[in-house]
This record gives sequence, structure tokens and C-alpha cells, in this order.
Amino acid sequence: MKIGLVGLPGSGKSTVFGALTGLVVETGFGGRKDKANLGSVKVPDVRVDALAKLYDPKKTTYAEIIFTDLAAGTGEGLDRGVLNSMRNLDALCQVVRAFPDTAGAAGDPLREITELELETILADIEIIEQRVARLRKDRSDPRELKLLERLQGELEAERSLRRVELSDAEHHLIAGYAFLTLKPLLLVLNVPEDDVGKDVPGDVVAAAKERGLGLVVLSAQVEMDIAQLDEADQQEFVASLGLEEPAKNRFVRAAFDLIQLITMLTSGPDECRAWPLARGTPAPKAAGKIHSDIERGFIRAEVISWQDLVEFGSEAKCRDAGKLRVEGKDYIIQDGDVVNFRFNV
Ligand SMILES: Nc1nc2c(ncn2[C@@H]2O[C@H](COP(=O)(O)OP(=O)(O)OP(=O)(O)O)[C@@H](O)[C@H]2O)c(=O)[nH]1
Ligand SMILES: [Mg+2]
Repeated sequence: MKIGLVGLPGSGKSTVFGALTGLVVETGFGGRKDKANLGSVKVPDVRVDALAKLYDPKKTTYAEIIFTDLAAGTGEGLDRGVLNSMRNLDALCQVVRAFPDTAGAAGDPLREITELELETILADIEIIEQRVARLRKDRSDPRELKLLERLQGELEAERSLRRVELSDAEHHLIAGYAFLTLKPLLLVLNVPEDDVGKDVPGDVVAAAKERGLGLVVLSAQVEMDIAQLDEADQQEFVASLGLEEPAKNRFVRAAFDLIQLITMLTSGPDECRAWPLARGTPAPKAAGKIHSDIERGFIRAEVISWQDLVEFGSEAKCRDAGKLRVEGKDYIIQDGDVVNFRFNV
């Protein structure tokens, strides 16, 4: 799963990326314009923490997201190349500048939010126009034509496609176009260091709400400083800012939620682990994520909810208390299920 950090030049994308991944990347307007940064980030998960506490396993494995910090392009706004790279991503996080730039100019979050929205709307219109012209000419697919005309109307009224209600069949019909305004989007308001923990400006909250977008507030600079400390110092520093945890954790969890995955858990003395799954994944297919042999030889899944396992303290105690369910091949894995697969070899 790949999530892109997008936004206007200088909004703080590379700084956020550095804070997320702990990688040192070039920041500032002088940075390289032709190369995207890629890095994987662990998704913090209290469920995995709780299981690891219980089992003290040799290895603890969290879900991961690949973040990419897109090259800024050369112009003032977003260039073609940047918009095109955005099409290959599963979701977008827009970094919005609310801190004063090096020249001292205050941020203008609303302008940045609207500008990216408009640029992506225009890019989608361009794709739709070409396709509509073709469909009108060869009359090959009236159903698709009708849908695209409807979407074109929405875009021309400056509405993102994620605000349009679409059936599953309609989503399926247009999936191949990778419309930018249909991709899940999270706003990341990058505030000045002194504003950490303060109230978020009401107009930004309203803009996010109006568009149905998530909003995370952080200071990329502060998060970068935190990321560069070792773990013990990190906690102290975070506490001194009056925070419970780095904003980075909130951000990564929100980004993970954006791609609408659920988490299956496995636990034992060797490893406690989170497995990201698409909603609606049946047990054998989930088993296949662990190993294709387990999917092939699938007999049953023994399932305990993570809360029960933590509360009762062991699989055996859960079994005695009737908290362990035995599920067959049609079972759909639920978020937070701790699963032990039984299989033939
Ligand atoms: N004070 C302050 N400065 C920041 C913050 N985040 C980024 N900056 C500075 O703003 C400038 C631009 O940050 P970058 O992270 O390079 O922004 P970018 O979006 O990657 O920029 P391009 O790749 O050129 O589009 C750099 O000089 C950063 O040090 C912040 O939270 N506070
Ligand atoms: Mg950059």
C-alpha cells in the first residue's frame, strides 16, 4: 500500500517524510526536484503492543505503509509530472503549510487546500473530456458515457469525485481511470512549533468537514526533532510538550485508516504480528497471506478477539471461558481477530 505526501511547493512534505521515516532527506526549496523519496513506516498498534506484553515474543511485527514524498516539480504550483505520479498511489496526504516561510510570509491553508483541489479537478476533467469525446464518437458504451457525463458535470461545478455517491458497480466501471479526486485524502496541517497543542483554526476544520476529509495537525519541525532523539529521550521530550505521544503516531494511524484496511493478528512466543487485510477477506485467503501452504491445507481458524486474549491471559483460558471460536472457510476475518490457523501439510 502506497500513500503519497502531496502539496504545494514548500508546504513541508519532505520534512514530514523525514519525521515519519527517520530518513534524512533534502528539504527546502533547493531540494532535488526530479526524484521522489520512498520509505516504509510502521503503523503503531496498541493491540500488537498488548499481545507482545503477554507473550514476550522473539519478534514483534507491525503493519507497514510505504510513504512517498513526491518530487515538487519545477513550477509554482503542481506540474503535470507530479499529478501523473499521484495516479499510482492508493491514497494521498496533503501537507498544508500553516507556518511562516523563510521570507516570513504567513501560511494560507485554505488557499492551499483549494488550489490542490482545483488542480486535481482539472486533471480529472482532462481525462474525462478525452474519454467522453471518444465514447460519443464510437457509441461503444452508453452506460459508461452516461456516468462519465454525470461526473464531468460534478467536476465542472468544482466538486471532487469523492463527494459524489457512486454504487459499487459504478466504482468498478471507472476504476481504471485512477481519478485523483476519487482517491482517499487526508489533510495534514503543518503548524508553527509554538502552535502545537493549540486550537486548530476554525476555517480549516470547516474546510475539511465540508469536503469530508480527515485532518491531522502537527509541526513537521517538532516531529523531525523528536525522530532524531533516541527512544528514551523521545518520550521525555514528547511529555515536555504536553503530548501523550508523537503526532506522527496519530498521523500514521489516520493514514492507515484512509486505505480502509483491517488488521488480523497472530500471536505466540515466536512472533506477535499485525496483518493488514482488505475488509471482507475470508479465512483461507487471510491464511494465504501468512503462507500459501496454510491456505491450501486450510482446515479451520481458531479465533479470539484481542481484548479477550489480553483479558483472560492465554489461549487455554479463553478456550475454557468459551471465548475461542472455531470458524470454517466461509468466515470473514474481523478487525482485531487473533487467529490461529489449523491446516494439513
Ligand atoms: N518553522 C518550520 N519550518 C518548517 C516546517 N516544516 C518545514 N519547514 C521548512 O520549510 C521549508 C520547506 O520544507 P520542505 O519539507 O522541504 O517542503 P517540501 O514540501 O518538501 O518542499 P518542495 O519539495 O520544494 O515542494 C524547509 O526550509 C523546512 O525546513 C515546520 O513545521 N516549521
Ligand atoms: Mg520536498
